[in-house]
Amino acid sequence: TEQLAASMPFNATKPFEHGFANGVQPQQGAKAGPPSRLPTGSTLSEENGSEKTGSIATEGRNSTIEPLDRVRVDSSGQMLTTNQGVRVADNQNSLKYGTRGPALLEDFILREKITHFDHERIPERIVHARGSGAHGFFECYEPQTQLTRAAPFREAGKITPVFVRFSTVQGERGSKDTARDVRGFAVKFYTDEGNWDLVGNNMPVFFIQDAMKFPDLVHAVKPEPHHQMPQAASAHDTFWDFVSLMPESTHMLMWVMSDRAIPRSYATMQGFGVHTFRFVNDAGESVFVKFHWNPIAGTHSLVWDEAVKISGADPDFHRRDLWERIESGAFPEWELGVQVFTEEQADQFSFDILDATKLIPEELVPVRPIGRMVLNRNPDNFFAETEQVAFCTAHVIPGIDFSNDPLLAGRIHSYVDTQITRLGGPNFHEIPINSPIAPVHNNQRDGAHRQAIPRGRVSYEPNSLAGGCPFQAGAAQGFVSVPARINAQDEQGKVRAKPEKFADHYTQARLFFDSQTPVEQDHIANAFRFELSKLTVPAIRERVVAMLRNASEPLAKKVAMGLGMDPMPEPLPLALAEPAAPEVMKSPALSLLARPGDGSIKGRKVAILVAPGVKGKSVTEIQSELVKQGAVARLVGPRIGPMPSVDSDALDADASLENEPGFLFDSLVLPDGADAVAALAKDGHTMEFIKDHFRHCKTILALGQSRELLAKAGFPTSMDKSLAQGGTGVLLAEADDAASAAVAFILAMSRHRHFGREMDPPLL
Ligand code: HDE
Repeated sequence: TEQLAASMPFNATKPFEHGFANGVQPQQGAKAGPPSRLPTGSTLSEENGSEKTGSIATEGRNSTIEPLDRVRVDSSGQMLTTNQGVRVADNQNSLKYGTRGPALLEDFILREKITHFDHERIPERIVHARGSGAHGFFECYEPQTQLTRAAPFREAGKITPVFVRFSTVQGERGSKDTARDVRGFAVKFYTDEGNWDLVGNNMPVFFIQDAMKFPDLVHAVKPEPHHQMPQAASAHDTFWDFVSLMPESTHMLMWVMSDRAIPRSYATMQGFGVHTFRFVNDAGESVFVKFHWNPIAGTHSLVWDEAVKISGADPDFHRRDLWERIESGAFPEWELGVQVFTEEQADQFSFDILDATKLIPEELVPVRPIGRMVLNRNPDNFFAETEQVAFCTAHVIPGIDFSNDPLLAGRIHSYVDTQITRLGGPNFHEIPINSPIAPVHNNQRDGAHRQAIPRGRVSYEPNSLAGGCPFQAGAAQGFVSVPARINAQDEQGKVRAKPEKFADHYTQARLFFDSQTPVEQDHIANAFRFELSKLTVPAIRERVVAMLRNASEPLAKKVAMGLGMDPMPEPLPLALAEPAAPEVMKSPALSLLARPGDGSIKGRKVAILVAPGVKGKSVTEIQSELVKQGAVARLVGPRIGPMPSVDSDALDADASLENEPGFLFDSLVLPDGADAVAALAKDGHTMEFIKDHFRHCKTILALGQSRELLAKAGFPTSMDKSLAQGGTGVLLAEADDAASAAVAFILAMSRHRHFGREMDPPLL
């Protein structure tokens, strides 16, 4: 050690941070962790690895699935310290001159604590401020190397870690989850060839065609600037004013007015890359691709009345659902599907594949599953991970490339740019949740909050002093853009204009509406009615109906009727008089109800009402059957605590009719037992439970005497016959027949909703 100290005029305990004089080498393993990238002879070479720059990820199964271990902090059993690691003796009192004297400026402990607190907040995202995230993995089904050289798709069974953030768009960071809104579906793949961010939405199209209009769209939909209302809602004048003057938004409006905009759970919604991207293989050949995430649990949504109520009782409804699903092991899962097509095919389509307001019907180009994604770990810390994660469409890897979609072009710029303000500088890629597991080596230096400590005196290329390192990877290993030709219109040169097919604003809006089931069509019409009824300027309302007439006359008529608008305004003039004939007139795949999922009830919440005098045996039996199927079955009483049972031990109600209102549950069980039924009948909350479950078309099971409660809540007597048959999702059973009641109940629950009993206006 003495010898070393003599040859090194620096802190000998920190040799790695100070370089080495006279060619002295760091000892292998001197630093914690595996010496994955061994130092070479030159102290000037960037090859000296460190934990900060990371180690080379192994091919195939990726062992770095928990890449954030290096920065996790666990304070259990530890003493409190300042940020400098100085132990704090007293965290209750500031330093004063005498107990009643003035606080002293020298109190560095108080000042550090308050100063840090003063700077805790960072700007929220301009859009998608409200969100929730989770860790997981992507698993490749079969090698896709014929199509793409992208790292996640190279081998069957290959695992790539991911972090996913779901979000709403309009509301602020603390706004409700169940707003009518688009949902963000952003996936960061930590591949062994760098990070790839697939920053998508839960709808496959968008409002606008060109990035030039994005700030206008966002200014229109956000709370209005003079009074900052409404929060997390699009039902206001400025939004509808803008979109009614932008007929290209018609298709997206259909999606946003559909039940897609009020998902039941993040786990039950689809995700889409929206734009056309490219796959590129090892030979440099490229095809076009659209990305789809399809939930294994099926696509399920809320109904509007329910969404509104939930936003009051549990604004964190989706965040909680995601968290609880993962904690309980009911891991949300999606299949990644691709629509792959060539430029030649694209040229033949009746729409332009560069137009983000158009989708490719699955009947035209099928969706082929190529892998699955499972979310299986909640973040340790919301801010460090979910808030600081920075998704950027510019983050692509070899094998993935862009199309010329003009909306995508703007995004490639915007996301990196916005992180610089939001995360405080150009080094946001070094924040642990953002840093790739693939090693990073380049000559970018300095900037606020730099974490890596680049060694050596070379930060330029070409160089000889570092042996030319880091050197260009070359086409075989590095990212190469597809040398795409535009098309015969190359001749046009620079223009501020759009291709002609972009001007067909209505064909696919019609396709979407016509592909919905009657129930879904009703919901769309009702959503337009609701939103437009909130406007204060009648002319905007009329313009929207005039626009809808071009997409669907029946829809326009229904909306107009709901708004008392008679006669209807003339249809808006068409931008393109004779659009190309569409390939398909209906696409059943566009209906939410077309994807019931695996039929499981995993993650579904069931309220089992209990009260003193309950027949507890049947309740316990049904509860344990539900739990076996992965559902969350809670006992809800007039108050929390033990509920004496007539035929078993007392039951323990862990929720009350007051603290967990009925609309927070997917299904309802009413118990048998004369006293229990009498007690529940006396509590108005019980009637609200029943009415909401009825109105929201959820499954209800009434055991024994509790059928009296249905009558008291106002169930139509005309339903008695179908009640007896259980055909409407309302089941009657005897308590001593609990086993078969549970089977029938679970089957009915797996249908999610029983829209057959929906009425507008609602009966109850
Ligand atoms: Fe975004 N978008 N966007 N967007 N977007 C942002 O980036 C933008 C668009 C999407 O969970 C911002 O980091 C422009 C389409 C998601 O962190 C910002 C345009 C789609 C998220 C931005 C679009 C999206 C964002 C705000 C039109 C679906 C949340 C904060 C040219 C394919 C990601 C941030 C997360 C976030 C810009 C249009 C999806 C301002 C300029 C189309 C899921 O950079």
